[in-house]
Amino acid sequence: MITVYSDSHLQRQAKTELYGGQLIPPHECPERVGFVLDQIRTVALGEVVAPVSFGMEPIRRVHDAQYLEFLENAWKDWSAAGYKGEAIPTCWPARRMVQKRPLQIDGKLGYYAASSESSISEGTWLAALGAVDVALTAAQYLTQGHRGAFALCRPPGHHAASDLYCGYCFLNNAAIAAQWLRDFGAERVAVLDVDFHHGNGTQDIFYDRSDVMFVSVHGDPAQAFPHFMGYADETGQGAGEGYTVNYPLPHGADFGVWSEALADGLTKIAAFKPDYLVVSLGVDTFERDPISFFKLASKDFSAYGEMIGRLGIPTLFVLEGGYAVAEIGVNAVNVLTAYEAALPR
Ligand code: 5XA
Ligand code: ZN
Repeated sequence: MITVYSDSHLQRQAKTELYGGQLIPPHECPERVGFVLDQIRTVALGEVVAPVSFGMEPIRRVHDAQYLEFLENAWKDWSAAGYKGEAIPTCWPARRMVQKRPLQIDGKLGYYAASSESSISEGTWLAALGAVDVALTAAQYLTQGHRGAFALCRPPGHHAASDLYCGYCFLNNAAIAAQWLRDFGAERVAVLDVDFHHGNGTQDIFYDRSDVMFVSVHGDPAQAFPHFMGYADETGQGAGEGYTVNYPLPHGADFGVWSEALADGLTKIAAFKPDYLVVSLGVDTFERDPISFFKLASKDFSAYGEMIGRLGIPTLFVLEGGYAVAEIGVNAVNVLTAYEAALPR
């Protein structure tokens, strides 16, 4: 399988994450992709190629123009305000408050952030743009006849909505790729989110659409981030009714429970008959992930890669979360190798 990768992610070098009341080095760190790259080379998964630039247009198809302007200037505006640390929101438009876009950077941060662990640092915007090009270049390989492609990118994207950043995500790489595939001529695209955390951003972007199905298996929001989205009764709206499918699972869910939900989701995806499948590939479902609570072992990643491969749908895998850094490579690459091996001839 071809992998698309760029060093541009190194521009995202945030030093702080607000976690448990402390400012700690972020779980979402540059070393993560290094481990994946090493494992790709160890198992000789296939060629690793650089992305090409797609410009802003595919991003504008998914994200709000004022949000993009905010993200591009956030670090500059924050620094100009004289602050010494990284940009972290401290005030939000909560229930019964006015939802007007403020003029000053502190207000803008609260207006556009859905959570506060995702400190904005100097190179965040450029790294986020680079991640989109990685995802789009990998998507383009599918349109050229590849049956699978892997976008090895960071920062991740699945929590980012049209005009919200959240959970280490700024631009929604998977959603931008799915929309690009539609614009390129695909009639239907499915997004399968196997990250431990619900992909609230992707769900929100496609919630009223019947051309992009969203299926997610994740920690029950009553117990897990992002806390306010991902319940089973969120099924889409308007024309999108029935095209969002959520499987919230409890604390301690093992592969038996998890794979039953996945199998049900894959049946729904197969019935939808998508031209392409985009997998938001978070491997924080791993039993030793430091911020999650599922119990998948490394071999389980191979088992579910095989389940996805048996569908025989051209599939773009986009890296999302996974913070057991030393094992992230083995777990992600187990999915990819098993996927390829299981593809119908
Ligand atoms: O998939 N999302 C993540 O892994 C980020 C979770 C951030 C929790 N504060
Ligand atoms: Zn996650």
